[in-house]
Amino acid sequence: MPFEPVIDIIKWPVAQWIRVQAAIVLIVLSSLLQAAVAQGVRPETLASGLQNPWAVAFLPDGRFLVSERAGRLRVVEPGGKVGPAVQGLPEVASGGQGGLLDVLLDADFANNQVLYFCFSEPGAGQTNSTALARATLSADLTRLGDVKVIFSQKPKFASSLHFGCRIVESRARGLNAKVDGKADGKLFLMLGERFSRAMDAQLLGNHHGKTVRINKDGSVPPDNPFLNRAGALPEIWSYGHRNPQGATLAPDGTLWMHEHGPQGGDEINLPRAGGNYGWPVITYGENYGGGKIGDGLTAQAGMEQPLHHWTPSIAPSGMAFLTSDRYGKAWQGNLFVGSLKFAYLNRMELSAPYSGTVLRETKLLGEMGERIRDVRQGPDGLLYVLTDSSNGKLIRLVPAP
Ligand SMILES: [Ca+2]
Repeated sequence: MPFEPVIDIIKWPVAQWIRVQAAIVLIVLSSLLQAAVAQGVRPETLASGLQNPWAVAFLPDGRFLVSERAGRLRVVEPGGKVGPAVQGLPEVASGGQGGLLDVLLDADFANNQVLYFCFSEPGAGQTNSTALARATLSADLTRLGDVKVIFSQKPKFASSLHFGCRIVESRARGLNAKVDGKADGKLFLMLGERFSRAMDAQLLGNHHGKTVRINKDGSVPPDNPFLNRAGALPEIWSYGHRNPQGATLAPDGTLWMHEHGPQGGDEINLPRAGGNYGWPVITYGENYGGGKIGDGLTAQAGMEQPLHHWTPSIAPSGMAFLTSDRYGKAWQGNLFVGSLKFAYLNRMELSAPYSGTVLRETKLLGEMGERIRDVRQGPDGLLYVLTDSSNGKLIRLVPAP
């Protein structure tokens, strides 16, 4: 088709010319405004008085479900009222880093009221390990029913450290980077190595320092990577992890997670089936107080390099991709991670939306001075964080010019 000019400026009357000029000015102003929106956020405290909140889930009616590490699950009203503890939770070995930790609503929660939570499960004597339970929340949100532990980390061990404990619902690969695929009936669970059992992370006969993949009834998917390996536990998806504290799924179905290093060497990893992520043989960290770990290696054949590492450690917690455009185009596809140690929310720009390498990191909310335990994108497309203290807060990030 030959090129046909849509408009012929020379024939225009002056009034029309001015209208076009005004429209152009408006377009320029609007894009400037959008850039300005992306420059900042204003924290809006929705609720406070939460005791060491660990995870937040978004109920379909606009309320929130928040776990408290001491072993309680609470419903928070949109106006901020914190409800009484939900009844029906199993006994939790709270203390140290242990307690009631992550909570996740089933993809079909609106129809089935099913949720999952992970916690430090008490064993004989002083032992414990991380367990994953499935339950049904009553219609009035006051009680859990049909509580069933669908996975229990082996072996149980006496430690109050390194439980890991983030749950991710697996989804089939999305249609494109912006569209989530459908839930495929599987769950990932991140598991710590219990601190003094570091070498366990390299052995496949235990669940310490592993990510595991199970069906929602606790059974093992037939395509898990170590099903045919003698002596390997069948739930294992990847190994050589230290203490995972954040995990999420990219829209393309890729699992992203981070884990605490020792002194330095906190890592982001994208655990693939059967991958060995190196701990404690390779690490960018060192022992607390200094001194190399093992042979002081940072790389070895057959062991995966992290996508990114933080040295010094920021003690990351919580992990979410921003898929909405509520903060402007520059933020869409960024990765957000809380920092416990330095008390800020880390915005991470990637070389491509939801993928690639980390190009730039920006500290947000530093003026609050609060340890950030969890970060999620809400159904409204806004980011929400939980702060970690005895007076923990649920905070919404409002785009601010
Ligand atoms: Ca590693």
